[in-house]
Amino acid sequence: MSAADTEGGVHLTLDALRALARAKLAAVGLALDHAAAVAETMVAGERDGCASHGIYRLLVAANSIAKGVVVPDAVPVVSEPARALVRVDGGGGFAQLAFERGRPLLVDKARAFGIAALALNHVVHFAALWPEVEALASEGLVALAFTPSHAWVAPAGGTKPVFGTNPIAFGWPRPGRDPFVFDFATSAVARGEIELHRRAGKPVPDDWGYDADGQPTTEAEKMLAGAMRTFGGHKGSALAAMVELVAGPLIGDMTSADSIAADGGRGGSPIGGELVIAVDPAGFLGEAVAEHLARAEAMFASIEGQGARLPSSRRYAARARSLAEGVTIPQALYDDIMRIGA
Ligand code: NDP
Ligand code: PYC
Repeated sequence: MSAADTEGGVHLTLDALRALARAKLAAVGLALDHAAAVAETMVAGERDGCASHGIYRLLVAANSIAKGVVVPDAVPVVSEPARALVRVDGGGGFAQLAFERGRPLLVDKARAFGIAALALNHVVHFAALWPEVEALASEGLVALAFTPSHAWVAPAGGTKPVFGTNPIAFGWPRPGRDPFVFDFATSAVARGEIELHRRAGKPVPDDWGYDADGQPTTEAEKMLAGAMRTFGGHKGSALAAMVELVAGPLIGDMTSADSIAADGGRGGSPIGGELVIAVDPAGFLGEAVAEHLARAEAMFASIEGQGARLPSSRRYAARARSLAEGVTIPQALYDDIMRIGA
């Protein structure tokens, strides 16, 4: 392993990080096809400077395996409930392999019908959604993805958890450039951020959530035991509800409340479904695709032209650095990772 201690952490090439992640996942009993898919999403997060969903997630995934929350050798089963719909029953395994298995058919159907949707059912989800919408946008499709999580988030106006952190991700293809992508939780912050603050012993902003008595707190531990807030007041709250509905009842899967009940106090990652929608711009536009994608580019230029940044631009810059230089893992995290399966 090409790891060398550096000040403040351990430096690794991306290949070394991938090998470490695969080895640790295999060491805790994850089947090799799952381990490869899961490692890839963690390496992508670390590479792109998304610490809350990077290699830290090895600890999270190992915990879900140890607690029996995930089926480590699940075999995803692909079906076609309707002409433009794909379903992958993940069999209780991690979501990454289920997405990989469903993606080719989703792309084919989006091209054939102009729009198609993929439901991942019965999966365990610990990851960011941007790898999925970025992959689809890289194939020329407009993509949306939604997943509930565990009931950790209070609705606007309340202080008791109902929603998950419920991310929404969007990808837009840009000819000759990296896709436009955004992906964020509908909570004030991803729960992973609060967990990283807890690990680092740092206070959290008191507008991220409440303690168990419904009072604002700056203590990460207390907030994790209480309720998080949605972003943007009633607007984030409505979006969080939408995610519950479209990636829960609409696809016959769990809400965040169902998920945390099914976890039964084990502290594993959320169990349930994910909805991915793919739209082929050629469906509406035919031969005029290039003309209209150019109008989108004009909008991006007018955002960047005034010094504002596009979502995903920081991530692509971090990616370029990591590809050239590798990544540095905080020492304490590296030590915890090395203890996995030991
Ligand atoms: P952030 O609040 O950090 O927002 C991330 C998005 O906003 C990115 O697309 C980011 O682009 C963009 N962005 C951030 N700052 C700016 C800015 N100043 N100008 C323009 N764009 C900006 O994300 P969250 O903490 O809410 O979520 C982090 C991750 O957690 C997500 O990837 C999400 O999928 C994941 N998550 C997963 C859950 C699950 O159940 N599986 C649940 C909750 C969250 P850039 O990347 O370039 O900075
Ligand atoms: O950070 O909120 C989060 C999260 C939940 C599931 C995966 N990440």
